[in-house]
Formats: sequence, structure tokens, C-alpha cells
Amino acid sequence: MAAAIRLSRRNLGRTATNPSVGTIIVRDDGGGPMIVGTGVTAVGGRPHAETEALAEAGPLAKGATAYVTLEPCAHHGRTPPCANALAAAGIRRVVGSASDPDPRVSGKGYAILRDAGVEVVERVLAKEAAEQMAGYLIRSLRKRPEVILKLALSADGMIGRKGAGQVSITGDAARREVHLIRVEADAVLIGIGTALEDDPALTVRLPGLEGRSPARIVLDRHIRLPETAKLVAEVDRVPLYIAACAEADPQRKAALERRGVRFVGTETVDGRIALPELMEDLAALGMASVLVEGGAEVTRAFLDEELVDRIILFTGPEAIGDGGIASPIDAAGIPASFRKLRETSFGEDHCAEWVRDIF
Ligand code: AOF
Ligand code: ZN
Repeated sequence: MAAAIRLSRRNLGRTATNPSVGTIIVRDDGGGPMIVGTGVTAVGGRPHAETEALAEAGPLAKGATAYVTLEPCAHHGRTPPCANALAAAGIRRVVGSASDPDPRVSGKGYAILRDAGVEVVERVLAKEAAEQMAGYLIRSLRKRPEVILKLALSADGMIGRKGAGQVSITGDAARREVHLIRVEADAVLIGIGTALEDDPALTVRLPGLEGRSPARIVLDRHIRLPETAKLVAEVDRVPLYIAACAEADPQRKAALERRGVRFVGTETVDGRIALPELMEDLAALGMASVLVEGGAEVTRAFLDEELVDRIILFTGPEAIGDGGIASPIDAAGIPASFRKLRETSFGEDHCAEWVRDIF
């Protein structure tokens, strides 16, 4: 199951509203267990992982065990349900992991299998599988995307220097890791302050993964983003959404729209974009995970609204000192509802990650 969960990660961020599921089919003809089929939910969300793995296994699926990271589906989509397909292929035993909150599936997938005489084991490494498909689960259960907060802190707890534009805090290896995190997200979000100060592109620029940039979102209630921004330059290749308030200048809006920029989230509270409503809108657009990359004000707003599900802190070796912008959060200030998931190093930089349990 651990291998199936690792496999499932392959298409994270590419399966639209579907979770990226992993399936491994194993048989033992007396000489020890042998993998005869593997599958991941395909790009776009179909075919499902089980379909792919069964196709690879062919007749070898008969009498084998299938490890699936999510309860196999029970509904008729473009193809018959995976639960039926597994039974029809002669799978003898299904080991399942995360439960599916989708009412069309929940409990029904396992029931189909048991009725067909297939042995079923449920919830093996369920917590680990759920962590991997947190976006899908949170969107299904809470009607908003999973919110991942990523911050790079200097040794003295700063996230930048006032008026200095992009300040490099972490090294190359950490930067590449951030790009990998972007690959798995459906959208990256920043505030207009950061957009103006840093003029970032927020695209993925890792060799071979250039085509996997998530959508970009800027919280920009008065539409201050200039048409010359790097974010606008690549809008035809990678979508850009601006969250503005309804009263914002319609001419600026129209000009950006002509460039291909899309607008979302017009509800405001005390003059600010209402984040819970915006998150609902993003979920309705199909987004299951949003990576919040700054700055301080936006980070604080998401934390205050208790909308954060995962926190990733990178810490560089050098101090910023005078003129630094203090981070709204550091390792010592992680809310008690979070637990530490992992800690690692990228070159000279330290990285730690915390999650809040979904259930
Ligand atoms: C599986 N295996 O690999 C995935 C599943 O729109 P559809 O017909 O593709 O169905 C989407 C639902 O299928 C989704 O909400 C979830 O319940 C399930 N996803 N199921 O058996 C898979 N990705
Ligand atoms: Zn299915």
C-alpha cells in the first residue's frame, strides 16, 4: 500500500476534480509476490487507476490481490464501476486505503466487491493515503480547496526586506522543491503587494515539468496589477485569476480581460476579499488545492480565517536584519491543531511541514 500511495502521487494536480489514485495488482504463484499491474488515475481524471492496472495485468489479474489507495468506485461514469471491473477480472482480494466521501461511492464500492465474493480489507494506511489526496477530500467534505501555506524565512524570521523586491532567502535546491510543490497544486495564490514588489511569474520552471504550472491567483481588490506584469505575460499558457471587489475599476478589468485574465471572488468584508467565499468559488471552478505563497498580510488573513490545512516552512541560513518584514508565523508559533509531518534539509536550508487532520 505504501508503494501504491507513492505511485498515486504521480498525477497529483493533473486529475481535475478527481483524486489521483494508485492501484497495484500483485499475484503469488508460489514463488513469492509479483507485481503484474500498476495504474494511476489518468491525466484529466479518467480512466481510473484500477482500469489502468487491470489492463496491464490482463489475465494475470485472476486470483490476484489489488491494492487501491481509495475505495473503488461504484457508479457508472464513462466506464462501468471499478468495483465491478475488479470482480469481473477475477481479483480475489482487494486491499483498500482511504474511504471515499463521494455519496455515489461511499461504502458501495466495497459492498459490490463483497457481494461478488471478493475478500475486502479496508483502511490500510488510510491516514497516509488521505494525506496524499487531501485536496480531493477537503474539496468533497468542505466545498473549498485544501490550502497549503508556504513561506521562506531568513534565520532571523523575516520573509523579505521592505522595498527590496525579491530577496533570496533559500538556495537552489529549496527553490526547486518549491517548484515541485507547485506542480502538485491546482493553483498558487499571492497578494497584490507581493505581485507588485516581486513581479513573480509563479510558473514551474523545472526541466521537463514546464507544462505543469498550476493556475495563478492574485488577491487584488482594486485591480492594481499592471498589464506589463510577468504574471500577465504568460496568461495564454498558464491561467491567471484576479480576485477583485465588485466596485473595482471596470475599465482596468476589461483591459486585463482582453489579455485573457479571468476574474473571481467579488464579495468583500470590511473592504477585503472574503476568503471563505473566494475559496468556495475556487472549489466550484474545480480547484482542489491552493498554494499560498505570500506575502505577510495574505498569510495572516488565511491563518486568521483558519483556512490553512498544511504549513511548509523553509528556513535559510542567513539573517535579513534591519528593514526585514517579519513572518506572521514561525516554527514556534504553529497552531496546536497542526502536527509535524516531516522535517528535512535542502542544501543549507531547513524545511518542516505540518498538517491539520482532515477528519
Ligand atoms: C476510482 N479510481 O482512480 C478514481 C476514483 O467523474 P468520474 O466518473 O471519473 O468519477 C469521479 C469519482 O470517482 C470521484 O468523485 C471519486 O469518487 C472516484 N475517483 N475512483 O475507483 C480512481 N480517481
Ligand atoms: Zn473507478
